[in-house]
Amino acid sequence: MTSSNPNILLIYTGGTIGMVKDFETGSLKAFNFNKLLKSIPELKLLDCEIATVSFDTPIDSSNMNIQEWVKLASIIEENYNQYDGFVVLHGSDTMSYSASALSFMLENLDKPVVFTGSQLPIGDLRTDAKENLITAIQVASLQHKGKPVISEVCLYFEYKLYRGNRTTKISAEHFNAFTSPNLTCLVESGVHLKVNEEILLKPTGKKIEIHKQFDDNVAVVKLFPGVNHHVMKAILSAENLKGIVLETYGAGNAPTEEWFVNLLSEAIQKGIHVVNVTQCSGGSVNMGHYETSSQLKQIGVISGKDITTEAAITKLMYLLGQNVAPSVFKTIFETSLRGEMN
Ligand code: ASN
Repeated sequence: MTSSNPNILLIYTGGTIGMVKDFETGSLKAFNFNKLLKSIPELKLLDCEIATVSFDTPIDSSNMNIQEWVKLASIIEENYNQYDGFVVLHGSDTMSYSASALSFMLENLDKPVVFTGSQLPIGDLRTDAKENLITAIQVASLQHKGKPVISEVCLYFEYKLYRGNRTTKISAEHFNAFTSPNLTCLVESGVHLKVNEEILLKPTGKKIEIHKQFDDNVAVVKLFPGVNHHVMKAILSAENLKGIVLETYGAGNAPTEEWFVNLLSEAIQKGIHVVNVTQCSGGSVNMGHYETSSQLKQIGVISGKDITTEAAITKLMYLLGQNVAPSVFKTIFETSLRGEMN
């Protein structure tokens, strides 16, 4: 092992990238990724040392949950000092949720954690997996004066490196499956890797802290014209509910009908946190801009500003897991913790 080359740990959690077709059913299922890696000779050409570790039972990312996030964070924790960067191979379906969750779990991160995956398995002739994997490793290996260039949780897909907690999956068909609606990419891969230095998060200089407590007593509620009293009431009366992410219209607007505002107001009085995010694929919540959002501001709804739903729900689970006091919950939620909002 040449000591000057960065050491990268490749963590396989599952997802299409390492799947193979089950000949009996015709469905894609997770496979032993270490075996598949042997079929990528290109990895030997990279200027870094690569070690691999796989979840014992790789999963389709539709089965991601808090326990699996803790498993992933624990692998990073156990190996943090031995490696210069981490590449997480993950199914694309819930990759934005996991990248958001891990960004909150890993406080004071000073090394890259790059999520990637693919739309086609790595063994497929037309696969997008090789480019994603190779460039994700290269990005995680970028160093300047012996220090990693990237020190945050990101997501690499189809020539772009994004801040993970700013992303959302937008296509089940195109190789260009992700977007970051409110923040430009951190790195663009063309003939050269073009790094957008000014938007990168800087290391805090403090020791890494890994938080593993999440609270799943939460829900995402998407508004639609015609949403009815009974449905809203049933959701807000769910046992143990502690918070909801309310996907509203436009700049954070919602019906002004009395029953609707009263239900939300009663929920907030009971201690349920209500976070306002927009259903739009870009832009920000601005409560009070329209009359149809002033009432939400008055009753104490939290502004999600320009956060994605993926980052909002994971931030909610994270802050509830940290037992943040109700008196400061709103202020902390409205503060950017890992670059997830403006
Ligand atoms: N269902 C797969 C997953 O999320 C999709 C993919 O990886 N492209 O695990």
